Amino acid sequence: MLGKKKLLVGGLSALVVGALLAGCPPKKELKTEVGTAEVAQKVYVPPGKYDEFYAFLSGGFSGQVSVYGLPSGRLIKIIKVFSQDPETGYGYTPETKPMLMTSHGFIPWDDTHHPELSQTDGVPDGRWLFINANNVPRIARIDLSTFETTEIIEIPNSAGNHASPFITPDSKYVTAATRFSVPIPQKDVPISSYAENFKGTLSFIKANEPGKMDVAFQILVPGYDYDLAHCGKGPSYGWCFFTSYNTEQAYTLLEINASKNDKDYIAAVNWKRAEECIAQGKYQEIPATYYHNYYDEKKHMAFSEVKKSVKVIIPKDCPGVMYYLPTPKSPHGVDVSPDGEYIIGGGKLATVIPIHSFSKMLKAIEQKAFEKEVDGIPVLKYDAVLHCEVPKPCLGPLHTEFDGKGFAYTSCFVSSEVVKYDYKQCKVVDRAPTYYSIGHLMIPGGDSAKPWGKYLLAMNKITKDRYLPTGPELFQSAQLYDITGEKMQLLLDFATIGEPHYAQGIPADIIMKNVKKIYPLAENEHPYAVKAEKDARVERKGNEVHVYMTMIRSHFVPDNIEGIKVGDTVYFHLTNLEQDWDIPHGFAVKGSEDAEILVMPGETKTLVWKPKAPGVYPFYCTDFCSALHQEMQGYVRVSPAGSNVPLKYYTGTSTAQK
Ligand code: RUQ
Ligand code: CUA
Repeated sequence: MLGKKKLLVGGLSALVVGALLAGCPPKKELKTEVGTAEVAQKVYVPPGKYDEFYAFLSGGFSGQVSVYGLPSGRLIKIIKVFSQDPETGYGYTPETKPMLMTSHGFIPWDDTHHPELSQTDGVPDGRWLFINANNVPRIARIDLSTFETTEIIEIPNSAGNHASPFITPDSKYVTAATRFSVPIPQKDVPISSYAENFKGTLSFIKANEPGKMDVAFQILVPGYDYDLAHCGKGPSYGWCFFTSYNTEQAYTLLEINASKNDKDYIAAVNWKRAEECIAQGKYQEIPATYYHNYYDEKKHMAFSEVKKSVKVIIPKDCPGVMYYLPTPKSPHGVDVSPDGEYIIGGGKLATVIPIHSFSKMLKAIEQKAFEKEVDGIPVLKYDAVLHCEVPKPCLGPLHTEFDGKGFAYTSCFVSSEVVKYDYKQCKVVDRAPTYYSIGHLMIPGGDSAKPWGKYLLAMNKITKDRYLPTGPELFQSAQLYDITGEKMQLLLDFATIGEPHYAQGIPADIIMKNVKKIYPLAENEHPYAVKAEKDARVERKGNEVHVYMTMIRSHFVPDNIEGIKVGDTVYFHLTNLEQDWDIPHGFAVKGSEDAEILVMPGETKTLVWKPKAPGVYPFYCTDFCSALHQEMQGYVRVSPAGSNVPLKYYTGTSTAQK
């Protein structure tokens, strides 16, 4: 962004500068006419022509989502979700702080894993992207018209929200499940009482109404580790599948103790049946405190509400709500074929890839082909539900995506490769190395009913020997493969932000047509917004000073403020009056402990400042917004506590006014 704007300055004619000094904001055309055209032509690639897909990658421990174009691999955006963002003030401003409120207080960080696009009829529709917070269990909704996080719900009775947020084909629910079993409700017990006291929960979160996310119900399950999920579609609509490991119920040295059983389980949950049980009152209402935070786009402000209870289904009170499918061995991913019939488990320690059949599962349930029961949950016979085992696939299979042409692609962490196979015939047809240690992989739409099977993105954990060394810390990386032919072909590598776990991809035009360019100033309902320079003002209320400030190329109103005192809390409420795309203004004041803020056209944001010593403090615009960006500045005079310097503010009056 800066580069483009710098070029604009270099090429400005005296005429343009004259116009700017006279106070006319530069017209949009200047951007392309002045200075940039020649340079730009050489490197310019028309948007949406070269990049056919948006790819949304989780940021892992960065807590954010990064957006890339595909096939270019160019990073085009970081979406701030669970981590504070000093570039824009997200999570610092009073408007956005409520987004990060939880029952544990204000949490400015998390570990994101699995982005999931909203779907209509099983196909990604580009309305929203959901993503989980693993550490303090939460799910966020990102609005893909603004690429902003607009809602976050906390998941109660959960610890390690990993099997999340996988979506039903109609976007009715997203899933959440405990990776770590814990006492539910929480209590102080010896860790060695694991088998008796520790439980898991599988949660279904209402997702199809913006601003109304809610925990519809939870299912209380045996104390295993629940790892990943995917929901059924087509014939298997109404079901979701969750992997589990540690059916050994180990609570120490899981590396050995949770790897003993030959098979663990995939839990098949009939959420339609769960809805019936809820309607019939077959649940317990359990007290639980959790936050629901949502962003009001017109008020430009987030709000929190605290919820106090949750509906919990006990499987033995709701027969038919779930079954266990034995699955070798400590399975990680579970993925459902586009036609909804095949359920593939990524058994980390298995030497085969097991594929279950949904229709066989229904038959096994009907014929009661049960091996045993655990806490009222029937365990189906492995042979009764198995479609096949893909022989000799690879080492350490984790995740599977589909190309819509009858092939599945599984990532194999230990042997660092992607293996392609015909999942009906159970035959490996191709394999491609990855550099190195692939975790997730993604084909745009590859977990939906209609994959766009052109590219495959491998997300790798280890990159040494592949890039220039950067000290002990090396980044993670993604690799793009062309999968249109019989053999996969590696096209390129690119670096990622944080650790990308899962990703989602979608054709660019589905998103592009809905993208907003500005916030209409006329619709701005922020209580501290000012919509014209004449309304800009400063008001004192005891020790609080509220500055109603406007920004437009290339000045603030007011830009001189006096009468602030040590001990005051100053609220700079900034409204960007621009109504042009790509003209944010920033604001920073010396000594500010929070981030600076970036205010988008038509938006209002607040920076809170507590000056600590008398003096005169500069403030300035942090975004290179015009040729006279460097002139976009001002001063605040701070007097000692108890001084009687009167409150005064102005812009553009003569230097003689003192
Ligand atoms: S999990 S690869 Cu959340 Cu596989 Cu990361
Ligand atoms: Cu406004 Cu720089």
